Amino acid sequence: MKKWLLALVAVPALLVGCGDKKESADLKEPEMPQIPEVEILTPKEVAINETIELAAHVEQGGENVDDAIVQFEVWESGKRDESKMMDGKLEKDGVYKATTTFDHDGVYYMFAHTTANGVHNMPKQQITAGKPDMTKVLPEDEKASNSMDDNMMNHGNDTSDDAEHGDHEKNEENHH
Ligand SMILES: [Cu+2]
Repeated sequence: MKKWLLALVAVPALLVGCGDKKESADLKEPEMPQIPEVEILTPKEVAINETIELAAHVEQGGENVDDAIVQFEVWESGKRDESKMMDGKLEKDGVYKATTTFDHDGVYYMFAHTTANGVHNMPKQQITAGKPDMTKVLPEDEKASNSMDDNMMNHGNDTSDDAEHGDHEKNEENHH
């Protein structure tokens, strides 16, 4: 405010430009960001002992989001408590990637935990690695994997996350 006043006194010619800027910034603020649309690009069937790309495309209001926070969580069916978190790195055009390797045949799941402009969405996908013996695959504990309490423990990096995660379940349900 002091600087603005100084400019007003010292450089009156800049006053118009300065005022314009402030007005447009104020106009943008009340817009509510939309729920990000997150499309998982990782194939549903992959090979074992190979580098596998975990990838997701993030869009919001029809536009690529290049400053989202994307975390890929991967776990073997029924073993959510042993899940691995990986930070997605922006490649370009709203596509985020990380790599992992599946060292044995199995049914796996992944979440793409995504926060774009403060709004969270987290699609889930099943990934079959190799040729698992389906009679030996542990059933996925849907209750555990959908528990938002668990999620918060896993990726509550900052306090603002908590509020966002309250919306998780709702968002997910709306999505399907
Ligand atoms: Cu999440």
